[in-house]
Amino acid sequence: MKTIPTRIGRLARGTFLAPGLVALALGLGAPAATTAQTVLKAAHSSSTTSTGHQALEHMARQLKEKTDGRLTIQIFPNSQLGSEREQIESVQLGNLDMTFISSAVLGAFNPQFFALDIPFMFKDRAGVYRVLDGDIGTRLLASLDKVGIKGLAYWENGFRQLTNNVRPIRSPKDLEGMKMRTMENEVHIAAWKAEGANPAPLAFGELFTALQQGTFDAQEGPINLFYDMKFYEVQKYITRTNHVYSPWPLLINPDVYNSFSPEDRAIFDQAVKDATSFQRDLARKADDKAAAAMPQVQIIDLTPEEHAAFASRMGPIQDSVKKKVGAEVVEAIVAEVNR
Ligand code: EAX
Repeated sequence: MKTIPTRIGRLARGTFLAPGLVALALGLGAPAATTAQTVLKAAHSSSTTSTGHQALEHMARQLKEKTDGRLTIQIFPNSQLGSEREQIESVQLGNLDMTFISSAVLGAFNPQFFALDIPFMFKDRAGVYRVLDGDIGTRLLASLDKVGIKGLAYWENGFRQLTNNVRPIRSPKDLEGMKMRTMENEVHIAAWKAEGANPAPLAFGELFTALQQGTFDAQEGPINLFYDMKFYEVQKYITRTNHVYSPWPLLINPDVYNSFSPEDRAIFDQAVKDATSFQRDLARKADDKAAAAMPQVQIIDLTPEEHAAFASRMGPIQDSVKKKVGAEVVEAIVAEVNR
């Protein structure tokens, strides 16, 4: 966070005079208290066309307008300030003010988040939002306090699909032995191993080059993000597995959040709410828009039986997550999803 005094403050900085005296010297009368402008540094790992980036821009405009310029956001996209893991660490250390990242990376900071990584658990957005916006998701965000992070909201990365550059994949057999990138998350690695792939984690910012160089044949992620990151240049096939729903939790450094005046904190909280509905609305439409814009990519829709062939291998993965987060959390999520 950078706090920049206003004009008077800047003038005073060039002299030994206090801002008030500079104001008087300039015949500006008794100066209004110098209101500092706070520029919040926000980073993420997706492109400037992503729904998350657009939501940060939306939030920046609203904050600047409603606080008369006291609060603004400077955005650093495309992993400019490091990987998602490094962005989280920077928020904890106070070197970065805000970020949105895949919840999968949060598992390394707070194992409770592994509860969201069980493949084939979420079926549709209604079930997702009953969990994320209900008691379970709210408590999960609040649990970040104990690791020095304030969780603000769940933005939507989206339902994740399997993509590859070798052949149309309709079954785990088609995937067998393929070198596959996963997020840096032990549940995802174990799940794709169980599906028969040869998985390895890699930071998202390095993924395009790794796919281009053939380090990996396959990866998985939302179709709209696949489009935003131009993965259609290095991946020919998308199989609609909908295997995981990926939230993009929006995070802030707690000291920065607590430094706002009560008035500006209320404005900030409202800007988060507005940006969240703005982002989710964009995200809801983004997959179909992206699919229509990539006629060169073959999108494979699975039959219920083909989909079940992937889902049926995830029992041991669900059991392993129950051991990490507690069976009651997993059962509460499953009950909410199927309510
Ligand atoms: O911002 O690493 C990934 O595949 C995630 O989708 C990440 O959140 C992209």
